[in-house]
Amino acid sequence: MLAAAVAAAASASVALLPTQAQAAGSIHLYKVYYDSPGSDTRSNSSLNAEYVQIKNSTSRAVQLKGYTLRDKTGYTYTFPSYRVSAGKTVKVHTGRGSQSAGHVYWGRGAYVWNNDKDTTTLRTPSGAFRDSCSYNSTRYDYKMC
Ligand SMILES: [Ca+2]
Ligand SMILES: [Ca+2]
Repeated sequence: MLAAAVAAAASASVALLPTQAQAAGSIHLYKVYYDSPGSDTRSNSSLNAEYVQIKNSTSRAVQLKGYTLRDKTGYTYTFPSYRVSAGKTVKVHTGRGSQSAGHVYWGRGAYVWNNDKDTTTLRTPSGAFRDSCSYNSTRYDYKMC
């Protein structure tokens, strides 16, 4: 009896391992490049050198449609249909552009991530908090979250 119970417990914990591995991953903020290189001319290329990078550290692809990215002021970007593969990242560029693998575009004509301090908040389509990343320094141009 005891041996059977121990064996059952052992196999149950083995069966739990893949679930635990998946639970360890998440959709999270990876990097905020808030001061685009050079002077801030508001050109589209300069706007696009400002971005937030999001990483999918889960073991499966995730559809980001409806996820939102918001700054401290309240400017909000809502993801279009975009599938981020397991282990991959996607950059949300501030300016205009055509969506491609690893890149989506907010479409703004002005910067959104302040050069001195700001907070990026990532939420699910239902509005549930997923991650946030704050910085408060002009000594650097980006923040690893
Ligand atoms: Ca700059
Ligand atoms: Ca801002």
